[in-house]
Amino acid sequence: MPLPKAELHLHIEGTLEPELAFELAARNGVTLPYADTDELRKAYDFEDLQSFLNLYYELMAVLRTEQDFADLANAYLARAAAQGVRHAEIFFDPQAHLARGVSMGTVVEGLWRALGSSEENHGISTRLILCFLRDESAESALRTLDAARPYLDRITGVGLDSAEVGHPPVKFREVYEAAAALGLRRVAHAGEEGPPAYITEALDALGVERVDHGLRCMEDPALVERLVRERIPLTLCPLSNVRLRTVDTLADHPLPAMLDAGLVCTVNSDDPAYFGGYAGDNFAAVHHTLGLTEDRLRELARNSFLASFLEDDEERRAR
Ligand code: ES4
Ligand code: ZN
Repeated sequence: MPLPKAELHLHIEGTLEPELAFELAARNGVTLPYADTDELRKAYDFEDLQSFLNLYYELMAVLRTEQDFADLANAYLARAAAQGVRHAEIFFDPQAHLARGVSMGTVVEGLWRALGSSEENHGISTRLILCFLRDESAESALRTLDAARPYLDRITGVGLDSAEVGHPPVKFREVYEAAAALGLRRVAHAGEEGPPAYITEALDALGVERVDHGLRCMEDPALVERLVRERIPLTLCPLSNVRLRTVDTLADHPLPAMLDAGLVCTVNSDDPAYFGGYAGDNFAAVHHTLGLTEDRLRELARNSFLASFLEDDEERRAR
């Protein structure tokens, strides 16, 4: 029995496995610039975040209908369930779809076809988090938030993702104020490739409750102290960090030092189809390669539920 856990950092578009990508391409008459799944997998050799994002956005071309998004989410939920995931807070990138002529309704209603019956079908409770692309303008983010208004009963929070360096959190201050006024929870990617100052800014300018990645906080002891004192959870993604070369090898990952420092760490999969593993695979990797004890793994799993947006009673049932 895998350890029950909550996944708090998961981009649904990053769960698109090569087999499903080709199936959806055929169904929608989309031609991919790869001969087959083997050739596509050969493109999964990334140099940094941007080189990954290029492929991530390219493959989204196969996602066109509500059923495509439902199939994508159901495939993820089945895999996650097999790895002990009991609760998933799922990011989606509407701007990447709106730009291709796929509407907010198609994306949200499609995902909901899977999420609405996820507890019955997969034993996983879910939340949806709408992410803004930080390499697009703040105006575009505001328009996107506006387009989401009819679907706010299905959306728990907002996040900030895509190319980090050069796109500081403060650019989205107004957008996050508007999101908070709508009752949405707030998270943001910060300190993945970007400097520790972006983590501070995400807390102070955006009011985030959780930091996605946050890895580079380790370069600033005063920031670590603050994150510990304020019990700000970090959603770490160890296999992602290796594949995007944020760390040299998994053995160099600062997770053990972060736990020793008292940070509220969680372990997540980010874009599992691209980075070599789902939530349980990330837990197994940090267990075997970083030598984390069973107690540490249980601490990570407990943190995942505590850091989630589940209500207390739901949280007790989930773990
Ligand atoms: C992402 Cl790993 C990562 N970082 C930033 N934005 C993203 N979108 C999808 N995966
Ligand atoms: Zn991410």
